[in-house]
Formats: sequence, structure tokens, C-alpha cells
Amino acid sequence: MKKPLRIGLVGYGFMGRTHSNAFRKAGNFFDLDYEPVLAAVCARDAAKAKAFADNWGYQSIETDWRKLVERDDIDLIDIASPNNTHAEVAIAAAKAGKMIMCEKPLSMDGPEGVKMVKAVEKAGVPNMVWYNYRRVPAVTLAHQLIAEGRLGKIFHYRAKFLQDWTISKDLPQGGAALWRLDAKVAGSGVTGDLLAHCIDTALWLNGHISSVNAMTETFIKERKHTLTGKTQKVEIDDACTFMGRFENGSLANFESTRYARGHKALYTFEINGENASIAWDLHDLHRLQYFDYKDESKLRGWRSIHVTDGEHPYMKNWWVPGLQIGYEHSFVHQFADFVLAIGKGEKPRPSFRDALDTQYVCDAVLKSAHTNKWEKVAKAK
Ligand code: SOE
Repeated sequence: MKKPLRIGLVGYGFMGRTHSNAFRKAGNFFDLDYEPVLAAVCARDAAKAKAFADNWGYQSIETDWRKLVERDDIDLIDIASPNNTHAEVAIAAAKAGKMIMCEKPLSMDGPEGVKMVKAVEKAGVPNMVWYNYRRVPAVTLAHQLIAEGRLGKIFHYRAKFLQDWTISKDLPQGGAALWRLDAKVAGSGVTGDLLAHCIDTALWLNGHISSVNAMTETFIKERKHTLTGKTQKVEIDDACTFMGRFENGSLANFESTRYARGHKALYTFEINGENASIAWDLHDLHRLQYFDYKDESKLRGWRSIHVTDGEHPYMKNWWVPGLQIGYEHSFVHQFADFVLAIGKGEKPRPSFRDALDTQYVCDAVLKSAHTNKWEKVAKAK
């Protein structure tokens, strides 16, 4: 019989759903040493928590996360509540000796992230941050190709995350559905919400970013607050562009906005090396574009690799070659990897400390946008 892994989820929004789906599916597709048990979901509104629990199969509900964290029948606390709650819940969960999975970004800023890293490392509890795009098979394949040295020296890393859902000036800020527009809850705008994904992938694929030079813009200066109805200053960044230098000598070029009309979640990156280049696009997430200069010159061109074969990352656990998977599977993979890592006594990645590095880049980007100067990026490792 497998050991149960009893999960207590905090938050029941979009991310609560992606995580719950992963908890339910991972054991069906991956050979795990533990049996995930959806033990409890916690939300302030009991009726909403109950409806969520019934839909996803959670055995119980809590309305106070402190009670959830104190429960003896919970092994893992999963944090899927808004960004300003991550630190408090994670630090209490670490003190209670729980394993912790936390939605991205790790924290509101670097200094808060440091406290979280200290708490989990002092407690010695397994910890991970849900930077799920690392686990899209095509992105994992990109990591493998780079680790094999196929690109040679890397010159350029370019990434974008474009959306268009906040263009209307009538959209309010704050509240359960729109907390991402409220700086007091989200910490920042597109930098922490979208660029954080691009940065996490970049640090994983291409190493440390040592300095940045950024600009941000807030196109709509005032919005009504959903909860108070009062018109208030918008304090988040609606758009952010930055250039930077990686420690390995390559140049970074990043852009994110919620004002790119026509784009819903266009996360793309392209990496150019001495011998080969790689490109990926979330809207076509099962493909990896690859150009190899070693190819015979008359046949040389960009290949579009359909990442669905048995030897591609994660794919042997799914259907048969040629049949693709999607967005939700990246969360299934991440949870499966977490459970596999703890089963082997290994450290799940990205850990809180890994995610602190992303936080430090975000902090330097926001600082640079403010000072109009190049800023150095601190290092967590
Ligand atoms: C914002 O719209 C958002 O949902 C982010 O919060 C997620 O992290 C990203 O993966 C998709 O876009």
C-alpha cells in the first residue's frame, strides 16, 4: 500500500483548480510512492469552500488557514491564494513541519522571500514554487538540448509574455477576481505576474541574470476599487520591458504587457547560440522550433519538433506518439516531480530558494524602472 500524502489547499481560484486537477491526475499517469489525498480546502467563505470541495473531491473544508496548518492529518500545504498571503501561510506551515507548495511568484518582494526561504530551510521541509512552464514537455526538451551543449555559446535570450485583458478603463481593480490589479495584494503588475514566468524559465535555461535596465508603464492611472467602489490610483505596472546581461555573457531582452490587443497569453522565448537556436510559443506549446547550423546547408532550416514522442520529456506517461497534451499537464508534471523527488529524498525544484532568484530579478527590474539606471541583481544561491 502506498503512503498517503494528505494535502491541504489554501485558495480556490484559477490556480486552486489547476493544482487540484494535478493532485487528482498525477497518480494515474505517474508511478508515485505516495497516494495524494485531497484532505481539505480552505477559503474564508464556507459555502464557496464546500462547493469547491464537492466539485474536486476534497474530504473537508476549513475557513481559517491557521487551523488547516495546525491539523495533524495534513502533510502538505498548497498555497494558491493571492500573493500577499504566501509568506504568512508558508512561514506558519514550515513551523508546523508541513511540506509546502506555493503558487508563483514566491513573495511580494525579495526581502519577504528571504524570510520564507529561511523558514523552510530551518524547518527542513520539502518546498517548491509552481513555475509550471518548466514542465511543458517542449520547454523541458529545450532545457535538455541546452544542457547537452547543442547550442554552444549562447548570445541572446529573448522572451515575451503578452496579454490584453486590462485594456478597458472601466475594469475595476481589486477583489477576488481582480486582485492581480491591486498592488497591495499582488506586489506588482506584469513584472511579478507574467515576467516572473519568463525569468524563471530563463534562469533555468541560461543561468543567472546579473544586471538589468527596465522601463514600466501604467497606462490607466485610476480605477474604481471593486470592494470600496472608490476611484483609486493604479499602482501596478501594466507593461514592463527590460534588457539585461546574463552571467554567461549573453544578452537578455524581455517584454510583458496586458495591453497587447489580440494576445491572450502569448508567452514566447527564443534563444540564439553559436551552433543552434531554439524558439517556443505557449500558443503552440507542444512544438519546439529548432535550427541547427550543423545540418547540411541545402537542407538547413528551422525544424518544428512535435514534442509528443515516447523519448520526449514526460510523454511516455501519456497517450501514444503524435497525440499532444496541454496547459494543465504542466501542473500534473510539476506535482508528479515533487512527489517523485520526496520519494527519493531529493530536493524538489524550483525550490523557494530558486524562486527567490526570480524575485531578485523582479525587484531589480522594478527598481531600475524607478531609478532609470542599470541595477545589479542579487543572488540567492
Ligand atoms: C494572469 O492572467 C495569469 O493567469 C498568470 O497569473 C498565470 O501565472 C499565467 O500562467 C497565465 O496568466
